[in-house]
Amino acid sequence: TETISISEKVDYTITGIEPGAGITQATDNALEEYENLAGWEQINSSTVAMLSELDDAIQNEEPIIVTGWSPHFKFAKYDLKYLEDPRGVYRDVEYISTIVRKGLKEDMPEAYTILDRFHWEPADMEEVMLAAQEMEFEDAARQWVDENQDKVDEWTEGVEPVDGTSIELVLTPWDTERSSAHVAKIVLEQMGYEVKLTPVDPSIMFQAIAKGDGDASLAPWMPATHAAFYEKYEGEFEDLGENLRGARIGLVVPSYMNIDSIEDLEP
Ligand code: PBE
Repeated sequence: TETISISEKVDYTITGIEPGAGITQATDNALEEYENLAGWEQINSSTVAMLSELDDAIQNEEPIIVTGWSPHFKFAKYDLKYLEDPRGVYRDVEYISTIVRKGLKEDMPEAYTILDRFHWEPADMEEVMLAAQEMEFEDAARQWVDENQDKVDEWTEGVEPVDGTSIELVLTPWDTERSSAHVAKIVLEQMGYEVKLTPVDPSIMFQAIAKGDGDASLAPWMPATHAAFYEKYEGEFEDLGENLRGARIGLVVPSYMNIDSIEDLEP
């Protein structure tokens, strides 16, 4: 029998990532929503630090609760599970949207059309992320574009090439978004654009597109992850709809841990 509870062993903490991440905000909401988590704390540092703590815990078969998301290689590398979330704080399925600044349609109709059509599957994104563990994202994205020219042709069909027009794509600093931004960059470059990628925190990403400092972003996670930022700037950008469906966020634990739900955690 367990004399020391999981809650005690993890010291009533959730191992989070960067303070500015959407999942950090969602987890703060979870700490307020679940009465059994009263007195619990989220410790935020970075994705790299979270992954190293996760790895340490698994090497020692110790309990750990992290803020996790998919697609991500941790699910291929380790045996992990999402804790059930009966209150629906993290929702079930996330989609990733493409947003553009107002006026982009008039200013750069060719890029607008391509960005509007950009849609791929989690497996495509995973392919780029996996390849990027051994090469630059730029090269991993180019390889995916080369191997998926039929899909890319659907995005660019009938679009006239341009002559060196500059476009700025804003992204957030995680591998999922590095993948989509680099693929969009390669495709737009093939159509004659000069593409600049600017990685920023999620709140700044929405602000940049709302103010027109950046042209487009393929990085908003909805409906849970970036809801607060999205609502803050709603109406000040144009939403072109989802570019990927089937992402997920939540509290993640090693499968050897004997709990299934956020509600199983003891106060
Ligand atoms: N993430 C990955 C980001 C978005 C993509 C879930 C860590 C976040 O803002 O939480």
